Amino acid sequence: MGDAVARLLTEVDSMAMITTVQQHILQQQQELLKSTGREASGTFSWLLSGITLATKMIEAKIRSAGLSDVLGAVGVENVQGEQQQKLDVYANQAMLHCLGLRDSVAALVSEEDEEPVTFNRDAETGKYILVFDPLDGSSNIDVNVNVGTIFSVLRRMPAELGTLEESILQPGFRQVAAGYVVYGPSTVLVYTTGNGVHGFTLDPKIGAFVLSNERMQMPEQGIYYSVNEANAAGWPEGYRSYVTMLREGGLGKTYSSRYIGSLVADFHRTLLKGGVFLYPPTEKQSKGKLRLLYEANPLAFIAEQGGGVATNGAERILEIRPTGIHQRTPFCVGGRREMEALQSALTGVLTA
Ligand code: FBP
Repeated sequence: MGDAVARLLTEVDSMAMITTVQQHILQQQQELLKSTGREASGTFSWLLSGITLATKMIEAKIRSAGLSDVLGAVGVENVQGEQQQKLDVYANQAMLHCLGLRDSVAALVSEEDEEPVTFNRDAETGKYILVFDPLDGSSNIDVNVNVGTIFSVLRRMPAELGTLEESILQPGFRQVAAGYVVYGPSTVLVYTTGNGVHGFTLDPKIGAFVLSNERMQMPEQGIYYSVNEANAAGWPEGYRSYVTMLREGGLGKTYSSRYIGSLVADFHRTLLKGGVFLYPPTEKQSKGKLRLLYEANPLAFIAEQGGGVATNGAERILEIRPTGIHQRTPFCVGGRREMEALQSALTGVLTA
């Protein structure tokens, strides 16, 4: 048979061990449906394959960004009043294109578009709503720092219970799936369908997201706090005394500061290493800066599935009833220990 062929066959055998994100979703669904005796239709994994295809296109563009004319702004402002980056536009188009082709999609809601893109599909076919931030961390794109894509999946409500618009504005606990992709030293996809949090690494050799972290859990207590302290003067007092307490070892550990300025990257570190990420209300943005539907809700779902906690400083993020697709919210997410202490600090009972 010859060594070369033998080596190749060993390599093929080793591939049998890999689990791609599509396989994992199908397995999860089969597990879920086994209890109800029904078969997984594959619609859901086909839907999510639209996300993996789009994020691979975005990943490829980012990896060679310096070599092609995709850095910098396009010279127009998006609905957020931010300078739209060329890669924001590309990422948005990639998501809209790849997901728009999926029959099961009734509407696409993007950070970059003022209004949802809706499809004339009946409720039986167009069952899902995809809400996404195509490229999070725009301010870091041109300086080669981690950026990401964040997504949330909602099920369309039956017509007798609500319109498509009302289905888009469902509270976060109604999400059927959520996830993000970090474009960093390696490209990692993390998702949940309410059955734990699972991480996949893009294997450039085979172009597939391969299972690398199953059932991820956020540590109960970490060693980092993450917040833009440049805004500290404009925070409500509770946040300032809380960060001071962490810095001075008030939780029995000395905390260090880490702030990348890309939410998806700061969240990914918090999921892996624990600690706390905060974007409090500020003088400039009294309702906070981050967006509820496509930033806070999906990450809160993942945090809770990973044993963490996510609030707006007062209530659970997933309980907030959205009133607008681009609504902002204060966002606090972290391990149980840090978040309990935050709650005490914000209710004026600062306890170690
Ligand atoms: P977009 O880049 O998607 O608009 O997201 C907003 C964001 O860049 C977050 O990723 C990040 O956490 C935050 O803004 C940084 O804000 P600031 O520069 O005010 O600290």
